[in-house]
Amino acid sequence: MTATVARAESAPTANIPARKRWSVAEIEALFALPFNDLLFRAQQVHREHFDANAIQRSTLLSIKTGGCSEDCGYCSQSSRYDTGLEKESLLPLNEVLENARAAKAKGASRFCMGAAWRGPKEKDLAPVLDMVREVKKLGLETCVTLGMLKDGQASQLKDAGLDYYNHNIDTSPEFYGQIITTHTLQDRLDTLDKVRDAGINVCCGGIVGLGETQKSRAALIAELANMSPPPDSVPINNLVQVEGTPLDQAEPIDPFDFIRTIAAARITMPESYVRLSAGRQQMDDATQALCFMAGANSIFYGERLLTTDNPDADADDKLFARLGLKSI
Ligand code: SAM
Ligand code: DTB
Ligand code: SF4
Repeated sequence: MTATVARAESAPTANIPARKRWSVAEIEALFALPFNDLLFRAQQVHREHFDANAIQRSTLLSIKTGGCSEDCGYCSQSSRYDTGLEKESLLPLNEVLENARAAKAKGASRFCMGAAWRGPKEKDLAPVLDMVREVKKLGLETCVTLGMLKDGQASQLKDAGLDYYNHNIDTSPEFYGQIITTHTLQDRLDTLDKVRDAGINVCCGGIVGLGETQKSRAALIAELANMSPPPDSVPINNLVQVEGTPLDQAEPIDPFDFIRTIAAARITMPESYVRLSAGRQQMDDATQALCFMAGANSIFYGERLLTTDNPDADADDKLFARLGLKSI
């Protein structure tokens, strides 16, 4: 009897058309479009799904800085590279809440707490759960990025009131092993499954400017877009070069190719928030405006990312005013 009811309830899903799978070649074909045509298409998709003039703002805080065991070639916080960064212990709750209150007062809608861990140990997780509970009580959406999760940790985070978990796949499957060797892309996908299964929104994107090819960028976007479902939030980071890391001297991406990457993310993930993430401090206003035109509708807001600088909130407020952008 129960089985019959279950079948009847699940029947309508059979009528929902399967989501399109994107091939790498199709995304390369988007990149090959004339720039104006690509942006026009991205704007059309953007306007079908979102208010084209509204941007979501998240403020970041590094709650545990440096000393990470992993070897991600772009990262200031890996213990394998001498970047001059002091290893710190987990911030106390009151300091986190002070920062969260300030972020809310400035107008952020979400507060993202990042820890330089391969993943949290059980003793690490308990204080983070308190942070999530207390930040949530301030009326902010909560996000954490803590590395790989073990079984059961995602549901503890969910129970504490976590709205988003950030865990990037960073680069294409083919390029992954040249950037990171201490964990695999599959490890990351496993954590993303745990996050989704626990009912937490997925924030997952990548970095460009690592010296990757256009094909590799297309493969990164395909990997994200073909997730089932695609991430709710897709941060696209432009490498912030950090002295002492292996990628300090990587060939920077042409700004137009960065904008093309944003446009491809928008077209292939029409319902996701696409976040113009790290790298805005090094970007001029016109490039940022074109990213918004290409469909970016979220930013990190506030003068610090995790360990590097971001435009200060007043500068962003002025940019928003000049572009007629409002906040979500
Ligand atoms: N340890 C956790 C992890 O790896 O998921 C959380 C923190 S980690 C710093 C979060 C993300 O920030 C990375 O996955 C990467 O995409 C981005 N990131 C790190 N260093 C960066 C840099 N120098 N420039 C741009 N993005 C960077
Ligand atoms: C994401 O995709 N970018 C943010 C956030 N998620 C955690 C981190 C950017 C870090 C940039 C380098 C730094 O400040 O250390
Ligand atoms: Fe550690 Fe995350 Fe940095 Fe990799 S990106 S070294 S996992 S903090």
